[in-house]
Amino acid sequence: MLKIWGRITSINVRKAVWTAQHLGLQFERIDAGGAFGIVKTPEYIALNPNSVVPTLIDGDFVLWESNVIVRYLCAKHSMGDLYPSDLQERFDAERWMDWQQTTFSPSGRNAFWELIRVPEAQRDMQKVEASIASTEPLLDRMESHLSKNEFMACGRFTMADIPLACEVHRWFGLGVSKTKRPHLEAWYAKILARPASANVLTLPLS
Ligand SMILES: N[C@@H](CCC(=O)N[C@@H](CS)C(=O)NCC(=O)O)C(=O)O
Repeated sequence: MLKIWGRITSINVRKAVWTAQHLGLQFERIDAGGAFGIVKTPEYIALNPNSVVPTLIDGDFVLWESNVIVRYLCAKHSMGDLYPSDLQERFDAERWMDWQQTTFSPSGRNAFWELIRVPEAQRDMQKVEASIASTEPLLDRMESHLSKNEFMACGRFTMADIPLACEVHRWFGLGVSKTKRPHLEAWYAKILARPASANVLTLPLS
């Protein structure tokens, strides 16, 4: 059976679990990372030399990097649908996945970390403010895009929506956005309503 190593409190694990649930795959998730440890053991490092979660195991094949895991599962089980087979459609989706990983994630990370993981007395609110200031324009970019498109790419639900939905779950969970963004909220509500969100995007941040 497919195995996903990683605690569900990790945004990157949530991407893999959401995808597997959406595709109706049988899988086992094994807690690792954070308080669960394991990621620094020689056995885990042999699977994932980065000592991070998630790691996917599909038979003899071991894969790390969350967005690549999403791509792999979609390519294997949803070719031509979640994973577009048309080259330009595929790269339309790819760009938003890379944007999540290289632009949104580093921007929003400090606000999440300080507000959720650091005890209040030790919080660096300057880091929080800087993270909010750099992330709000990214949400505006999504709002503008979603005011003209129902989904992030290809005019339909694809793999591109999954990492960004996990990112928006994390951002909305912080409760720091004061701006109303109706198109972004409607897009997120549609994804949240899907059965695959159960015990993934329905969980509070921790
Ligand atoms: N680029 C990697 C980043 C993975 C990553 O940084 N994972 C974090 C959790 S979100 C982690 O494993 N941190 C160490 C830990 O949980 O012990 C990916 O997308 O898979």
